[in-house]
Amino acid sequence: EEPPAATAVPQAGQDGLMLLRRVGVVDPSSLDDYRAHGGYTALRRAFELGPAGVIREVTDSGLVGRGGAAFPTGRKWQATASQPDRPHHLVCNADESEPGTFKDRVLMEGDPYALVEAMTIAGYATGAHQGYLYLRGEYPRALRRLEHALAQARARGLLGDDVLGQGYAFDIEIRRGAGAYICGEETALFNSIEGYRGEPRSKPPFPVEKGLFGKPTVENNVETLVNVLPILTMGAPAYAAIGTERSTGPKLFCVSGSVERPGVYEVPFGATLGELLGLAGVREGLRAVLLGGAAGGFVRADELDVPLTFEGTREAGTTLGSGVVMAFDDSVPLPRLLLRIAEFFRDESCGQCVPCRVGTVRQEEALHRIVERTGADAAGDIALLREVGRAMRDASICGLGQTAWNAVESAIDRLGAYE
Ligand code: L3W
Ligand code: SF4
Repeated sequence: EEPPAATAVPQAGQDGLMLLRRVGVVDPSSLDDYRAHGGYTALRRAFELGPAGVIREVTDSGLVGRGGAAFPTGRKWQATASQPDRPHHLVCNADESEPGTFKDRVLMEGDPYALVEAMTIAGYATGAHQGYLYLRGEYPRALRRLEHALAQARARGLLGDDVLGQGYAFDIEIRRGAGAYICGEETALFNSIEGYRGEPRSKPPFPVEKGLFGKPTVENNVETLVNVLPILTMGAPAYAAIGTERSTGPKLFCVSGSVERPGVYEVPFGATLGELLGLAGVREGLRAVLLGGAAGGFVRADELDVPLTFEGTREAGTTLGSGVVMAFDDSVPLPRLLLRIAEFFRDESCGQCVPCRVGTVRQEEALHRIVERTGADAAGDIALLREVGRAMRDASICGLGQTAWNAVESAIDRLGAYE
């Protein structure tokens, strides 16, 4: 039996939480408990506002996507809502697979009704009557809890032909992934749902215009959707006052590695990395922190004042990504860590385009040679890594290939990984 979600939430039950407020507090199987803790007030508010009013609130809140790319959610919703082509679809990307990421799992296991309510609001705002929840296949507990939540919501008129008696029809179907990281890429995910190989499509056209089954589609990450609940209950201005001007609201971080209390933490955007690590308790000998996961970059132990915002991490030469914060102390052999990351990308490349299919293999080979000849001159292989990395970044079709060299590059340039 897997550990319950609450064990991964050291802040559970604390005052002031917005996204994690019910996690570890409510009974995730109980719709009544969810309602007793504020559940379904946001959907009622949505019906008062009407679809255009909901989109206005989401736009004014400044909410941007939490899957890593930080695209403005209101713009995405508006772009889909205004498409004349029908039907519109809503997809929740719950294929959480970035190494070191587990925030969406905690939300889905600990507060499943919140996602069901948020998807209903997103569908209502954008004119969709069918939602798809694409769930990582390795999340059986989340699957059970979500299936139960969907059944309860249907039985109580919160999904179905006439949601809350408001004349709006909406339902949600869960589709399970089969273990491929690439299916978290939004268009590979469409292909997977449609029964094709999980290979990314070229963009444009963007999903807002031609997405699932070729129809206008909104695709959002779990955490992005769950943010819509406090936006509607507290109002856009109050929400936008949290965080910084360009990164508004609260953010979940998945803190792991060399810390005393690993888990999911909620802090407002703009908190520094040092403050976040302070909550988790840093262990002696911290050397570096990997931000943004395998597709992200390292910061050194003397750079912990970097603000945790999309713009702040970009300026610091790394990325916030989907909220991965992996702490490494000086007992971790960096070359082996980098080799492990390279193996991951080689394994997960879908093979559709040459720069990534071949580049991820060449990258792994070069890193392997460096590890095997420990202490010997690695300069030739590092030059090769830079060349291959540039080709992958410039010429790959999707984010996997474009970012497959990020962590290795930052380890070489910022940590002196092979010196
Ligand atoms: C309409 C336009 N829509 C862009 C939409 C686009 C997509 C979103 C972002 O993710 C991130 C990377 C890593 N009209 C539009 C438009 N859109 N222009 O905006 O698009 P894009 O292409 O910038 O990024 P992306 O390919 O969706 C790349 C992160 O993903 N990553 C790993 C993520 C892992 C997780 C997880 O495990 N939970 O999220 C790996 O690369 O941070 O920033 O919807 O359609 N003109
Ligand atoms: Fe597939 Fe890699 Fe090309 Fe993306 S970059 S389409 S994962 S081969």
